[in-house]
Amino acid sequence: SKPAEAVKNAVKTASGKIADALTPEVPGAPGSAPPTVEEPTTPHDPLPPKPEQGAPRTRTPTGAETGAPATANGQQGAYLTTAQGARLRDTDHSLKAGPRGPVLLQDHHLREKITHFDHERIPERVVHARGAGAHGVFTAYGTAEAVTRAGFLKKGRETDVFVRFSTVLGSRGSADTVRDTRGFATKFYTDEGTFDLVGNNMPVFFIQDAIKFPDIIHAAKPHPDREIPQAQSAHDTFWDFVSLHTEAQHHTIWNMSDRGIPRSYRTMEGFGVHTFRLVNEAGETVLVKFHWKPKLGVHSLTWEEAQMLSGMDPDFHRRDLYDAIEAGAYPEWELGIQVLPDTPEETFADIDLLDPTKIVPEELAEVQPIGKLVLNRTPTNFFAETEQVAFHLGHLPPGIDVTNDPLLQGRLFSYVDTQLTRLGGPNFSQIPINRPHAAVNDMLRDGFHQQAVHAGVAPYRPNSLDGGNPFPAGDDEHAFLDVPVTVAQAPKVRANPASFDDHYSQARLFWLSMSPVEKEHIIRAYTFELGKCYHQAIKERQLQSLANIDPVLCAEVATGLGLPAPQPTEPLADVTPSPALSQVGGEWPSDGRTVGIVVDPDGDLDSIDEVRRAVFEAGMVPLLIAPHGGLVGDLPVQRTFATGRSVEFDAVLLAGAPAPAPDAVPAPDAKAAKAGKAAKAGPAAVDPRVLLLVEECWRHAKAIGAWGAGVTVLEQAGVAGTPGIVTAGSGAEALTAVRQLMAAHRVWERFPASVA
Ligand code: HDE
Repeated sequence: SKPAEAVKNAVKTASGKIADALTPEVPGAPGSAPPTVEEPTTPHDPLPPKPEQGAPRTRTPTGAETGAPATANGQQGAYLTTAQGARLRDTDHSLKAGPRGPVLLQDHHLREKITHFDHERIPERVVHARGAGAHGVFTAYGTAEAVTRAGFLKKGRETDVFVRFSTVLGSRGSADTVRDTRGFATKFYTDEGTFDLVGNNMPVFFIQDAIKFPDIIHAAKPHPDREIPQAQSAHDTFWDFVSLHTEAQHHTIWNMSDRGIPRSYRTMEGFGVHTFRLVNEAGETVLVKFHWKPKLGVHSLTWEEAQMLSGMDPDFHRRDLYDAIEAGAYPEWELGIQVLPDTPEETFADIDLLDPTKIVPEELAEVQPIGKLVLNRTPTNFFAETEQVAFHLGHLPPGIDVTNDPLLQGRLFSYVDTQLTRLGGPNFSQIPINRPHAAVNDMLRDGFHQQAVHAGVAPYRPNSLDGGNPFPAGDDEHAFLDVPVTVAQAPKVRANPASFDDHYSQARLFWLSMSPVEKEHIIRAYTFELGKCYHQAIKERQLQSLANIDPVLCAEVATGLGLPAPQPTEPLADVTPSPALSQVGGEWPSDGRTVGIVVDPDGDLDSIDEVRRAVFEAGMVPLLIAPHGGLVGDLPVQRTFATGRSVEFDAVLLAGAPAPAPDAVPAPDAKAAKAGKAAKAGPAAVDPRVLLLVEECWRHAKAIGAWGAGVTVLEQAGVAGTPGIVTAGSGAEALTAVRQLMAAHRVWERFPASVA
């Protein structure tokens, strides 16, 4: 209508004579006609979604674009230009007063190029700085429909996701395979708003209240004076804190277990840690714990492998994730929930569901699968996607709500707050990787790095000038529901419920659920970490906590430290072990695992290609290892004895017995000969680097198969006839037997186990 038009024009030209001339027509202005625009009550003319709300641009594993806009690679056209689009003739020479003269301040291209470079880095995350990400798809089974109204969990719904895995303690450039907790953060771009499930690979946390997060992190990060050690918990300040602050003991034993050194991000479980509340269409609620279960099973490195990899390939997990996706071995997880009744006590089987240092054993509440996650695309640009992605527990779709877990409550504040400095202001949700795939119609405006050109004049409610938009959604229009949980009347206190005082029962439950091999690894981990501490009092205090978890564990670690084992100061909890916590046992697919094939260029090469293909067809990665690069016969060599090391392979096949290189360090026998001692007569010498590879694979309990001349290597390495060593008539036979062994992940009986 005419007056409404006039209002808009008046605002657009809100100064000077034209506006003055229109003033009498502004409704409600003194002397103007009475307004004819009615207060709008129903939505109409909604603002269209902002143009930049599209999905972040991605590509398939083979590099093909997936619906990307033509200019989305950030480059437009063939010519080099300035940031303003002026074409450049030269970007290699500064503008100078003659070839030998001084550089001129007027060189705007030089200054633009250097200035931009100077500001390329942003602060790294204060925790979880080191990470690797991937895109994927989540498909819902529909099994959660009864307990949640969340649309993306309805049967068959597919939702785009981005996952970022991380270590916690290390800086951005630190090694992947350190002993640490791993982050497992998933962004579901649902059509009802983004859902972030910001979890870890361990189901419990060090602290019960967010207010202590700076304390645990200050203790675990490098010492403030020398800034060492990097990405390690094996130092005094960490053990000082956790031995004084005994609620950390449960999480700590998880870190000391094999869970602290995953084989791959693909072989990690994930946990939401806190208890969440789901609400269905009828408004009924349940409490749940989220679990990610990897299709490949839960597998770990050995500590020696982890340490070697930190030097040999600090990017081991990042590379593994990228390579697996690029090779088409898409990592998969099932999302599951433990469904627990929402009672006023918020407990289940006497376990306080608000205490994030406690699990609900799976034997008491089954993990029910509700959907499948497949990671099928690698990021196009690490910085734009993996570095700039911003997760937040408060990114919740309708149907999923929070509980009063005091750790969770503090996190609801922290994640947005940290992005303000890390991503430079409040508009980080406009960065491509963070853009919701649901239409956004907020009233948030301006701020650093505002990307949107918002139309309209009324980013407030109620308004009449923008047609009343945006409108609140009703209950039947997929609006978020804050579950109206009754808050108990209680005095305002800084205190925990009494149930939070139990610090040892579940650490003991975890210990007693481990197989002998896993117990041995835990003992060694504590012995290593405490052995790295300088302060005797800290070691003694931690031994006291171990005594309260289990006297056998305590005694073994005390022996390793050369200290007396203290007596428990609390009665040992009477707990029922949870077999689901053990990683040992079961058979698992071998998708995307790596098999090294040692070949002798001068040996029998007949079956090599056939074996290589068979490994590939079994969904695994064959890597040919030879003394030199290039070709062996007509087959390409992927690793040489200089670039390949045992820790990269899940199993090794020996197709030949390569002789030592002519310039190699003499073998022990040759040394003996030099010293005038008689050398033992035996088979022809094998390159010592192959023997080292076999010895390490043996120590790390990996399957090794040999045929033909390869059998000699087993004999010379002294491992022939031991468990998990296969000698076969052909390469095909060796591979079949090795694959069977790989299904159990490792040849467990090779590990010593001093504790039953
Ligand atoms: Fe985090 N955490 N956290 N955390 N967290 C961050 O947020 C924080 C906690 C987790 O790949 C930070 O964007 C507090 C538990 C992951 O980008 C920060 C508390 C769990 C990631 C933060 C916790 C996590 C983070 C740093 C105690 C498992 C990486 C940068 C109450 C359930 C996400 C950032 C990514 C990152 C705070 C405890 C998981 C500072 C205050 C428990 C996976 O906001």
